[in-house]
Amino acid sequence: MIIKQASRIRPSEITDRDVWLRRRQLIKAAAAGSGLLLGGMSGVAAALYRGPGDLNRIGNLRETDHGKELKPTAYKHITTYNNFYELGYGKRAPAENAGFLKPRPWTIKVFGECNRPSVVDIEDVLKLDQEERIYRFRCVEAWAMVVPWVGIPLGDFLKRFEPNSRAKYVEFTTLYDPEQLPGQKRNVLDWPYREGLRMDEAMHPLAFLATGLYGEVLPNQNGAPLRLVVPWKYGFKNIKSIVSIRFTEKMPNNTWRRTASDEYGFYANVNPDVPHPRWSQKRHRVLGKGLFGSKEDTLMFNGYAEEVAHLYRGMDLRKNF
Ligand SMILES: Nc1nc2c(c(=O)[nH]1)N[C@H]1C(S)=C(S)[C@@H](COP(=O)(O)O)O[C@H]1N2
Ligand SMILES: [Mo]
Repeated sequence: MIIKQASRIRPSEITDRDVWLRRRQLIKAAAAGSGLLLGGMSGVAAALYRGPGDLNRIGNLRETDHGKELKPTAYKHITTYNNFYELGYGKRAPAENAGFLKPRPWTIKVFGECNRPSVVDIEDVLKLDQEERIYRFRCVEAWAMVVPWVGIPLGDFLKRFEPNSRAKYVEFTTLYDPEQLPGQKRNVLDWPYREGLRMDEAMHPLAFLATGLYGEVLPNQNGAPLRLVVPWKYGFKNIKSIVSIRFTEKMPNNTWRRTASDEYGFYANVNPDVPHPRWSQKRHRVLGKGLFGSKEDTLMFNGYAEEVAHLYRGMDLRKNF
């Protein structure tokens, strides 16, 4: 379904930044003209909403066309089946330990190879997110769900800091605070969690920073207050609870690669033809479908090949996994 949606969109709409920006403005104009400015969630989303309702709502959301007709996975699956090792190791642990994390006050330091290094307050980032709600299909290593994310395009955000010509990569770092993230008291991973993208990947319009889901600010277990979502990459790329962003000349060494470089590469593009050393990556389980979820074939780049394959032209994706 997502796949159809993804391929129905002409690549030019996605890859050409100007066209994409213009399209966004058109959507905005159309919404304003027909009085469709959403004061909160749409009726459809409201009907599907099964959250606790105790998180702050994000106002003035507007749905993007992308993935619009996908049925979101139930809130309970999205918020109770998580990976966030700083909050525990089982899939339910992050939800159970979510209360340790205090996502306010919160700042994000942006520095490195750029002309305008700054420390940004999360409240200011949240002001930027009021124009879009983004539906995305997300495939994590062995399971997948449709998350009605709220977010801001990563590239637009990064451009504010004016990366210079030496900025070839961008590195993201999670909060380090064992009181708020008690999993950091054990040396399971080399804390703090880090991830990186090549600059052109980061600038791609499908990559975004999520500030919320289901019309509310992010639940802690999903990476409050700000996390990365790269829809064509495996789950571990999507770093949670970000406190710093650094532009670098050299490829940053991400956490999972530092931990097991033969199992986790830098690129982490969804690629059913490259098995993880310990499991096949040909199929994944769709959460919320049937009693135990049903299995589906995993598609190259998670179905976004038309939009992102050009980023990797000429690269051997078996070597650069
Ligand atoms: N800081 C941090 N970010 C993280 C992780 C983590 O353990 N710590 N786990 C990653 C992995 S392995 C996955 S699959 C996704 C899960 O995101 P979700 O729980 O919102 O579905 O988060 C990623 N981001
Ligand atoms: Mo993962």
